Amino acid sequence: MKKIDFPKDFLWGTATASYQIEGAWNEDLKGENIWDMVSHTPGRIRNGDTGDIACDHYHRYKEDVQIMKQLNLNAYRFSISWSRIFPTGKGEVNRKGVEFYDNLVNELIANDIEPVVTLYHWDLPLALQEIGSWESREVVDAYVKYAKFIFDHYGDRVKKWITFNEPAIFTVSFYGGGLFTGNMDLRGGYIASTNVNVAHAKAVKAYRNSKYPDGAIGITLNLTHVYPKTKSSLNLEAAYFIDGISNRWYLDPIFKGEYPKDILNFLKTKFNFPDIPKGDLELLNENPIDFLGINNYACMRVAAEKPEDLTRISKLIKTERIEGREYSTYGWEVCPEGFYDLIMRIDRVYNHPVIYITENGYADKDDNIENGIVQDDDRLNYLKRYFEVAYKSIREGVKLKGYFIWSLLDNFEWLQGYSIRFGLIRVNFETQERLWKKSAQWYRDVIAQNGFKINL
Ligand code: PNW
Repeated sequence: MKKIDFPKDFLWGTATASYQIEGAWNEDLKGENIWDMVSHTPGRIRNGDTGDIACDHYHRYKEDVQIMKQLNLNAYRFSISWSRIFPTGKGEVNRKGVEFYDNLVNELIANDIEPVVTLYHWDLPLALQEIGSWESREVVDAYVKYAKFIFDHYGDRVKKWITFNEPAIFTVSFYGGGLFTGNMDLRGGYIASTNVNVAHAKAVKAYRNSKYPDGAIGITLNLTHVYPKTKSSLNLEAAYFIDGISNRWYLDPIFKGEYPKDILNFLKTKFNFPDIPKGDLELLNENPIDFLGINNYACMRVAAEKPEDLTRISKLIKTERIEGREYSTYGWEVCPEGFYDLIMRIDRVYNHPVIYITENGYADKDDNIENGIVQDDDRLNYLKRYFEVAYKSIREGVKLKGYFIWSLLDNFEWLQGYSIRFGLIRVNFETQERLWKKSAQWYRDVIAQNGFKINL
């Protein structure tokens, strides 16, 4: 046995998102957002679940910060609900909404937990959906105004900012699936993704010009390492393409101020994709990030099938299950080597950026409870293996500065409602009781020792 020690000042956190945990969907003048709309539409979310109450975190944040304290966390990533601050996305500030995040931020700081704030984790004010969502540059402008307000108001206490969570999912995947409009519109999704990059760059610029520009700002991308199913040249080519639409399409504009040519050509040929508006790439070039946030859960294996169906992303990206590999209850491959290869590749290709793992975690049913503790050995083993390769990457020089487990609490897992559990802490959604899982106890001890013992 050998103990591995993480760097001093390493951030150990958990991550959550506003709509997934807060509840209080119509309290204190909060405006309606697109997830309120979708979850209130019959038949859209599994079991008819909604985020109306969720983890009731809006009322229980003090109790939840105490759990974080007991977990020894020194950082906590959460997102701000835009429609609490600006109920219709723009216009007058709603003081009540502002106050909630003041209280949360102050409570965290009083408990020595650093707040890491995401400005947008998918809950667009409904009024902005109605004027064209992320396909509209009016929405981009509204976002930048919202961001400015947030930086000036909370920037004295918040020193780490994330402009967006996973643009790929809330643009290409959601549009491609017709989630909010009923129309499957992959082309619109790709256009939205380029607008989000502009919103991101403008927010970075606004931060540098804000009242308290002395913190760090970045973006969180969902990135997944892509392996060819076999080493045949056709499979290799397919893997390069899938890597392009999953990873390079999002990384290249952020780091290089350009879109990958192969993917741009593909979009032009298949979707009659418009030219990138003048000035967009300059904006990205002129406003570099301080760190990259990576969300990673699994890896992908692809074979050489040509995508025939261009209506939705799940048809464009077809992944293969491989005999003998390990999968979670929900079918995601347990793939620490893909996590490692991804981190190493980003470090090498994009010039050694500062990296935070802003989400990584394991979904399960978590219904085995003994002596008041959820026995989630599979999650614990998953985390251990992912931590080990994260450590290995640090040893090899990667500037990995922190790790946020998804998630603090079981919560509203979007279209899957409450049927899938990701928390370190179990939530009984009838009683709101919080129950520790074995993985939470383990994580608490890892943080206390800033590392853990491994078998050599
Ligand atoms: C993330 N994928 O989404 C989100 O940021 C969270 O809000 C969500 O609860 C969490 O992962 C768990 O699902 C992802 O297909 C959705 O690779 C899909 C993928 C990755 C991340």
